Amino acid sequence: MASKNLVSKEEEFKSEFKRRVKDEAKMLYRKTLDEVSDRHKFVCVAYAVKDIVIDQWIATQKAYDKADGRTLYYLSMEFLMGRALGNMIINLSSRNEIKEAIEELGLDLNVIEDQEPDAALGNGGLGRLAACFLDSLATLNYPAYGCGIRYKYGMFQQKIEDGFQKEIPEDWLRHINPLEIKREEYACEVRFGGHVNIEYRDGRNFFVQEGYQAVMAVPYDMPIVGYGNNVVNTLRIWDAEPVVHFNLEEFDKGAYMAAVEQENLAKTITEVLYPNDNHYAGKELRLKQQYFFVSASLQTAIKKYLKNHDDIKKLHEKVVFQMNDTHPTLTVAELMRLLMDEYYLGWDDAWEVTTKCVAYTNHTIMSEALEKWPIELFSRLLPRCYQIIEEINRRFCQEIEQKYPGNHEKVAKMAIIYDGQVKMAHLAICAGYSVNGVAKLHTEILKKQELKDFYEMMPEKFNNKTNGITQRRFLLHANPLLADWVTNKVGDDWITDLPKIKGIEIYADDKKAQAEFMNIKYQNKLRLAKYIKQHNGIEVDPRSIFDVQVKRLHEYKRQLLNILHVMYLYNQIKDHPEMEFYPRTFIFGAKAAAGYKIAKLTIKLINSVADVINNDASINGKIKVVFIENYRVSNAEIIFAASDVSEQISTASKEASGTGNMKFMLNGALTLGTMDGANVEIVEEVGAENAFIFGMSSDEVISYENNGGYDPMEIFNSDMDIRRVLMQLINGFYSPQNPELFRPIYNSLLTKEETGVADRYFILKDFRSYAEAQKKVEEAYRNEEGWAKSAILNVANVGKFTSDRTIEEYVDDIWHLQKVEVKMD
Ligand code: NTF
Repeated sequence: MASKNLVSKEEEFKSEFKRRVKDEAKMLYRKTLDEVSDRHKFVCVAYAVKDIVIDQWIATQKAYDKADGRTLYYLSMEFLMGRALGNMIINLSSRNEIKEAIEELGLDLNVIEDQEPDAALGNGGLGRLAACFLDSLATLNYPAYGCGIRYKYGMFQQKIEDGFQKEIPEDWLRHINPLEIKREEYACEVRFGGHVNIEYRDGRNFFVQEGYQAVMAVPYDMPIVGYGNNVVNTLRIWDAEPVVHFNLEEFDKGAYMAAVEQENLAKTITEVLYPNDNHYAGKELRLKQQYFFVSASLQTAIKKYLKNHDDIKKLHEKVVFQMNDTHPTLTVAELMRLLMDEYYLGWDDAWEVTTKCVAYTNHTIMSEALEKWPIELFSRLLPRCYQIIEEINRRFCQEIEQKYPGNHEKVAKMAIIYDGQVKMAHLAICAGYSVNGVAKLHTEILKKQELKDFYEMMPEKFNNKTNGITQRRFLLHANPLLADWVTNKVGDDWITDLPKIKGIEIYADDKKAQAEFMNIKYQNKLRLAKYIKQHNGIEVDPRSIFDVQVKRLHEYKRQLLNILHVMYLYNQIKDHPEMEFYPRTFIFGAKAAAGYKIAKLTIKLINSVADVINNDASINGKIKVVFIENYRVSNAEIIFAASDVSEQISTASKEASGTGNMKFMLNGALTLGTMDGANVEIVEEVGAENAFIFGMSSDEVISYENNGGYDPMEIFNSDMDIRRVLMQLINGFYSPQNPELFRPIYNSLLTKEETGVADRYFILKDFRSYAEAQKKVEEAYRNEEGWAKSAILNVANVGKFTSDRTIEEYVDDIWHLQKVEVKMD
């Protein structure tokens, strides 16, 4: 009887869902479902799914209000969400019924999912980490908001034309976005510029900003569905709209121009994501964006708190702001301003609250990524915040003085304002109650090198939180074949408890399991080969080794090392056609920042090398080189699943953590990498015998750097193979029409012309060691059983790298949140 009830309940759910989808087609498009386009079908299905989500969303917010625990506000300029629909469906408890209903409607879920544009509101690792964190927070029942910017144009679309990158604006909102809700009721004003007046009343000074320009910040909420727990959290992203409250009579007084300026400000502020990864451009508009979303997020967080509490001095008991890198560091000044100017706390009380509410994550040691703003620009744009930072700085310098009397060098090095600049990292560390790095090695480098002075003065603030990734998107959704295989072997606990995946370890030596595993990899390689054929027109051999480097293009990530090695291999094969060589497909995917010349030239080089090698019939397809256009979250899911070799070859010490490395591991690719970032911990988990490690250590790199670099000319002079490859950069071998084309790359390796340092990223220095490691990869792959074993062991030992673990560590050490259960009728 009970089971019959259950069945009929499921049937009821499905028919209700199907009815909804059809109704949407009717209401939105005046058509029947089979008459509308695929994209419209996506919209109809998305609305039907949203209908289920909304009930849980409401229930979640009610449960949170009732529990009255602490809420996390994860402040980030970037959330690289990718597509939402497919992920939402797999996370919902009713996933099976929804999938069946969609099938019964005669729709293909894959085709539907493909209609959704990626929400590309981020550059790379930092933004994708924020997205994984939101998934984990919801899955782990923690009250949390993501707070960010609703860029009209997200990360640009990359087109490859004649081998060169072209940037096309990514107009992701051109069509309706069914998965968001505009929340006009939470709109608030954000003010820029003008000057600060002091008014004396009631026995104290009040600071009022006058002559400012204002915009309305208007939030859009996107649901973040937890896995099977009824929790729906919120990603709140802010759009800017003009404040229209000028009256016509004042036009002649110049108010008209002011009004037009305000309108322009609103239009430009959320227009576009800055496409720089690990690089700070220092643009005024960027600072405006930062203040804009920080101020709006803080204003609403405080208002929400005061709805149910009356003592603003206890804000920290219910609220924590995590600053994702220094980009939202204005949180410190803006919170002080709101507490003092709007809620009338004195300095000491405001400081006490602020320093208990804010925490900071550092994501890079790359000096060109450090944010520092000229005080001229800063004080003009944010006069009151600047005043406050001056006072914070004055007090901080006093403290340094006290701790290190007479040590002026310390003050000079640690001050927040110095040399005419506001140093955002210094402000974040001074005010934050926690400072964390994103992998063990990275945190150690912060403590011993980059932030040494700060660590010495306040060691208690420093801690490590090794990054993680969500297995829900990057295995369950991205690789259903492997996900099912794992579930068949060890049950499905791994979906919310990744260390359980360790259970597959006992199959590492099992011949049958190895064959199944390798067959799944093969199926996924077929899927990627099909994608490559469709998008690149290149035929690749799914039996070849898929050797993959996908990530942002940056010199420190050393895509150049990879492609120079391909050039070297090609020379070898041409010289020794009889040489044994296991067929290899080198796959690249990378966007270069629009203004990053040498990075863009590296893309051209990869494509030029691909052209020559792929069209040389004499090598019998032993090497293929593929550059996948427009690498992004949605095609990444296909790529990881199909990879054999994971290239993680950054110059040691430069990659703070990396997270792609973890996604490859989760999908059974073997790491070929340096001892950098989280690679170190990956090797710790899986064992050095199941990875290919090469190159200098971070200590060696740092000690060379402290001594002004090394001399690449010695290598150029003594290593004929390397010299030959480098000469091919400038003799037209890969660019017959323009032999000078790649000269800047050649120069960057051998002269100080480009950056003041020759081969700043030690590419030639690590080349031989890399080539050796690559040889070992080939040998290992020839032994199919051995390879399968290593691949299975990679998956089995990936448990540590779930973002669920990372989030639990943040909760235990920094955020102190309480889990909230959400029950549905
Ligand atoms: C990036 N940092 C690092 O370069 C990656 O190694 C790391 O995995 C991610 O952060 C996430 O922690 C940045 O993008 C930034 F902004 F700090 F430069």
